[in-house]
Amino acid sequence: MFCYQCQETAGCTGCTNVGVCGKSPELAKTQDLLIYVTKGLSVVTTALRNQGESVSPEVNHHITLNLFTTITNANFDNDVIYQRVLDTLKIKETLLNKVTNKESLHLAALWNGTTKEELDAKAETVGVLATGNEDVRSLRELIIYGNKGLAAYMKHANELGYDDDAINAFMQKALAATLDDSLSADDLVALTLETGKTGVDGMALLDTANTSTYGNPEITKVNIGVGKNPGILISGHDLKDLEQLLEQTQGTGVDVYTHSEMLPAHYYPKFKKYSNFVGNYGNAWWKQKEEFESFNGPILMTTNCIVPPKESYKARLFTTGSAGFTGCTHIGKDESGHKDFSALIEMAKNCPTPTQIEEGEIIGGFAHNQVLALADKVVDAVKSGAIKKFFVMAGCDGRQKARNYYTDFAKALPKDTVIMTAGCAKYKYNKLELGDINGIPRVLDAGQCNDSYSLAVIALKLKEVFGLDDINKLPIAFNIAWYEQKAVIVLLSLLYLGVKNIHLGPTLPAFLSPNVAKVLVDNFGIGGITNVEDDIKMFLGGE
Ligand code: FSO
Ligand code: SF4
Repeated sequence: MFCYQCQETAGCTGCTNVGVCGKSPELAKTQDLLIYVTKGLSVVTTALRNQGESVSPEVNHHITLNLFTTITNANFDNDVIYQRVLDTLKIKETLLNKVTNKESLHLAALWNGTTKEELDAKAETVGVLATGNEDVRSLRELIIYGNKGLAAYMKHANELGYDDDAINAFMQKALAATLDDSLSADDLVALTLETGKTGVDGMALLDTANTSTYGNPEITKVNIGVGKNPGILISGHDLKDLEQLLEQTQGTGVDVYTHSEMLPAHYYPKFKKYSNFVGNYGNAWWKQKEEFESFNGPILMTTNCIVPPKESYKARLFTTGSAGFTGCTHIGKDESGHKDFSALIEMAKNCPTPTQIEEGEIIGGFAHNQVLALADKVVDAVKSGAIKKFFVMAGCDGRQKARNYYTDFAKALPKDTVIMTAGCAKYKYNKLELGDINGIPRVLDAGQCNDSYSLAVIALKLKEVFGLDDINKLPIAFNIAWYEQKAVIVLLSLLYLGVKNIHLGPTLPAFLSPNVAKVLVDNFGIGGITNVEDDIKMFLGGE
């Protein structure tokens, strides 16, 4: 196996024996094959579009889910991945018949296999290292990882009935292009930026889907203690799953708690009507082994960020959507999109109530609509000098000790600065007592990692209010933490919006070759992190 798609990759170079995430070599290879056949299908759908034919939403969504399923910590069930490979080949074969000029297609579009032996043999030859040139490999993987992140956001939008064929067409064109040996490094750099542009479109679509369905996030205090009833813990990012779970738990005596990236659900008006929606339990994804243990009740993983479970609570761990783990019950949906969560509800009734691990409240809900409603206050605070600088510290949290940098950084920031956050990175500082500036909290949580879009909308609005011609003239610094592929699409989107001098940590991606990293440094001023003291000086000095 060879995988270097996430920040925790072994030795900051690549996982080769077994994934740091727990991915086995067998699973890694099946995932490589799934990406390969998805590229093959994308070659076919792109050819069909070029012939003037349309591609069905079912096929688009199949491709989206394939990409999402291979995101770090999403699906550890090898049988599921095999089945998706077979299903993808079947769809591809049917569509291939409609292509008029098959001779020009890449081999990936023509290859087929049915037996496990055939699939395994192919899988050995189509991994990341199949691209020999390290710069071409780096750009291809950057494009693929960006599109994996985008696929996750599209899947959430799709679940709420929102879709955009231009985005689907681009994702498939980009996947197909990663097989094309005739493309130069410059072509691939251009495609990387186009991925960023489409990332903005995808996040805007998801923002519309979420806010149209559930209302605009508003300032909310979220309880982090526990109640007296048994509970179900819901993790991941899928709001539609949460909605169905809340509906089905009404009147059952079972409470619902959010975990990790599901916390921002509390900020949406539509979810506030459920009296059994009690609060948030625990922290970022990587602490789940202890926190799922002490939660005592069933846990529903709606998307990625599964840590291979301990036997002690494995029977209480359920998956749905893109998530999967061998031996854990997976809840599918019927043709109308309904999911039956009664197995979790019945289990919860026989479980002890959650053990309290924290108490009190945290505050959030500062997505674009809410912040813009406070725009006058914010602008006054900047003009009066009460707020000197904003720090966008969005992204992910993770296991590595080096990430304590972000807690220390937040603590060490001068009192006239405000942190704008999104994603699970927030857990490094959202429980610190950092106070407020004229009533504006010093940590403004916009929501999930996809709500980084909100932070960009806020920045663009402030640029307009201050009459600036360049987003980089705002008093905003970007110190972003990354872990998996959704952070890659967020980064590419920010680059497309013209944001310069983004600092990325705790380490730069292993998949950036020295030459590709240099392109990002030279053109966008991308940098890493050093230590808290020097970095704060650097950011405040405006370098
Ligand atoms: Fe965190 Fe996981 Fe949202 Fe990621 S929960 S690490 S960037 O999946 O998606 O922020
Ligand atoms: Fe390693 Fe990350 Fe790949 Fe898992 S996802 S195998 S930790 S690089």
